[in-house]
Amino acid sequence: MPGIDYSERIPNNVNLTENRRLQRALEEWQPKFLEWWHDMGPVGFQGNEVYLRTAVSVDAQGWAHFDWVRMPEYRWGIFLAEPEPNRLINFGDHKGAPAWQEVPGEYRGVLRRLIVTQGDTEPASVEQQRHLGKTCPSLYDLRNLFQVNVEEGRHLWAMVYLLDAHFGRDGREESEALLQRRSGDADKPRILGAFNERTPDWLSYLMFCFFTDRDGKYQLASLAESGFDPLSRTCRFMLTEEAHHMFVGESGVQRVVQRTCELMREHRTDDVRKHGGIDLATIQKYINFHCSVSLDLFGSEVSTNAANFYTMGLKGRFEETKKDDDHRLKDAAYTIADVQGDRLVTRSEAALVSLNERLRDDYVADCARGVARWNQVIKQHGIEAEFRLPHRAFHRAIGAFADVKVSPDGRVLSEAEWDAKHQAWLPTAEDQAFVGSLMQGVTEPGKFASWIAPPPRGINSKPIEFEYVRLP
Ligand code: BYC
Repeated sequence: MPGIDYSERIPNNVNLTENRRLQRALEEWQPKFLEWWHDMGPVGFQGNEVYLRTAVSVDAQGWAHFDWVRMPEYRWGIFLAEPEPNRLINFGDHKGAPAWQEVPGEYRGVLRRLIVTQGDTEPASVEQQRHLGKTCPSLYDLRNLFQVNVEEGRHLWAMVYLLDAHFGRDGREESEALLQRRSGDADKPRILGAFNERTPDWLSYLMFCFFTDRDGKYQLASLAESGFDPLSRTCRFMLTEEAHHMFVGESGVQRVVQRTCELMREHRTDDVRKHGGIDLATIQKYINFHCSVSLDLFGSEVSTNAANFYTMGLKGRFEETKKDDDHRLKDAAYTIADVQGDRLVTRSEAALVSLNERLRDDYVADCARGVARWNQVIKQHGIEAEFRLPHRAFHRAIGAFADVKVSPDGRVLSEAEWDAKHQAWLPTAEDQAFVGSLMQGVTEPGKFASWIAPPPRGINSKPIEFEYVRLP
């Protein structure tokens, strides 16, 4: 596989120079992207050199090349994973046929919608995180934030490439619209709910990276199974970058928990707020919030859209090709969660319409493994407490549970009970104000804010006290 051509205005490994029309379309979009980055990207630090990872090729050696880069000069480009020779469509009605290199005409609208929905989340997350720089807990964390931000920008490029290369004028219009919607805007919001929430502080941000980026992992993995080969190859490369984002979330929250436990031991109290830490109860509330809004991102438990995506060969299951069944699922069943009156139940449903719930199951199991690792930290400090994932019916806005009130341990509640108790389960204005009060920027190399422990090691074998962002 050739490396990425950095002599081009738009770095790429797709021979862009051979497709003048596409090259022109992308070169027209590029300044608009940079304008968006300027207006809606990270506030401050745009002129500072950041120790960033940039892909120089898509193989194992080249995708993580570190250097000093000013963010607006980051080489956003188009990188697809290597083609798999003679790849077939592995599921749905077209199973066994050669993978499509062009968009099948009859699926054009559906496929475009999937790509736009994926693409929309990428700039949305940058917008959500744009104010975090000035309250960073350390230069190490600041650098990681910016790494995530530039890569989300690149993931937007990845989807815009697909739109411009394969969807003609409609695709170009969608590419423009991706730069026009705004996270949280009442008139032109981002498409999916979680991407219109605020990310006002670093605890929210770390939870977002753990829970919401993990939805990204599962959605991208399902799209990587797509019979539309360019989408598959794009998503496969995006997944290599996505892993770092989840590392930022999991290790970040772990460091918060570590610091909290240290303060609890040192001061022999659960109430670490007055010692500059975030108490375990508040961390649990943030888990409840971010987990529940991220569960919504999987869509309804019963979805004909999901069945169609699968039957059409556009979006597979997580690890589709590792599954041992007919990969058509016409006669298969799946157990899904539901509500009957005031009881939460499980029931059997046709497997095809249950694919959102199935992906959500994979996701919940993955989240639970991360939470278990956080619980290990608590245990290692000899503290008797455990974090729990909220029940999947808790605080949901999409699907079967959108209209019921449910406690984190899975009891259906009356409105009155919910009103009386929800403050114990979700961050209150006071919790948010407290967490907000801890957010004071720390930018001295090697120093960390009071509420988070240093990481065990630095980035790319650099020491923890390395100057990851060069400040004047
Ligand atoms: N909020 O049958 P339904 C990432 C809509 S994250 C608002 O229930 P379906 C990243 C739905 O669009 C990964 N609306 O669901 C992470 C539909 O509307 P239309 C993003 C919602 O279609 C961090 C209607 O409700 N990628 O990469 O089976 C940082 C009925 O839909 C929501 C993808 O999502 C919601 N939560 O599945 C950066 C992959 N949920 O079309 C990046 C592409 C549903 O009738 N998207 N609706 O107007 C999909 O596969 C599907 O669109 C969904 C929904 C899984 C999202």
